[in-house]
Amino acid sequence: KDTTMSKGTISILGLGAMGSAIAARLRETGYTTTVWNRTPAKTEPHVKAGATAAATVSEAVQAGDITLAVLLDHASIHQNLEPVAAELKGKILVNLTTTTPNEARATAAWAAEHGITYLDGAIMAVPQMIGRPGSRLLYSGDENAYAIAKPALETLGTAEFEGTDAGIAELKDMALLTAMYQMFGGMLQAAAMMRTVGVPATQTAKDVIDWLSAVLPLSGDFAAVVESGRYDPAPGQDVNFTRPAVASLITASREQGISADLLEPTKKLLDELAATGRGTADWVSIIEQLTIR
Ligand code: FVH
Repeated sequence: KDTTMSKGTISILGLGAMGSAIAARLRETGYTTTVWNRTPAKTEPHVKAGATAAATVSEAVQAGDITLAVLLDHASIHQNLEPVAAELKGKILVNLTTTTPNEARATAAWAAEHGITYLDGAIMAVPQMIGRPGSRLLYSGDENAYAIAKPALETLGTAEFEGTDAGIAELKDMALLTAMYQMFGGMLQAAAMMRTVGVPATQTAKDVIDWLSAVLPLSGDFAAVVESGRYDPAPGQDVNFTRPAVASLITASREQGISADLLEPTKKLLDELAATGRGTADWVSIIEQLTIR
């Protein structure tokens, strides 16, 4: 526990599960904290632990050298911060609320219009992980604000600055979450298939972990093919091989009475490649089909 004081005052807007964990961690590491929450009762445990409660957003942002906003969504950010733009002028606002990349860019533009120094943050952690190993937070926007806020931000987890485009941290967050949901969707598909013959999901989960751990490093090889842009002839498995393989997975699912809805999109992309004469191209060229034209 770091008890060094005089680290400055940080205001935290929003004391939901995440805002509370962040406020607690900052306090534990020696920061003076001012907290505000729409429902004031949630400030009570924080005040007991040494924080100051602000009665209004305006009071909170005036108290802090840095304001961390941990609200629900983009709308709640603007609803609460637009009325206090003048009080935030010249100060650092770090928005840790999950938004889309374009919403982050819109908030950055709004902040710039009002002379507010803006840093957007994306939290790759659940509240229990804050300040613990594995917690990772991505930031983008004003680089100087990042440099100033970094010592405080690093108490929350590994801090990574992604660039000056305020939307990049959210984009990376959403790209990684996309990969995660697709992967877990695959695990659930496998569990649904194996459950039809009495294999419990817990067993299939173990098998999936072993299998995915073995094949996941291939991501680097696939990425190298994508970066080279040389798909044909295929450095790996081509569309002519992969397309019937995925079709078999769909058939196998259906034979067991399991929907193939999660698999169909991949088959559709492979079908498009085959239909446009790219059967001998590497199957990873489906990435080129993903761009909406
Ligand atoms: N919890 C998690 O695991 C994830 C991890 C990744 C990042 N997310 C994002 O973090 C933001 C906050 O999430 P949270 O877990 O703290 O969410 P809640 O516990 O639901 O708390 C929401 C807080 O927002 C306040 N709030 C909601 N609407 C408004 C509004 N219109 N005006 C003012 N405040 C508002 C709410 O206040 P109250 O209900 O207590 O009065 C809470 O303080 C979020 O973007 C996640 O996506 C968390």
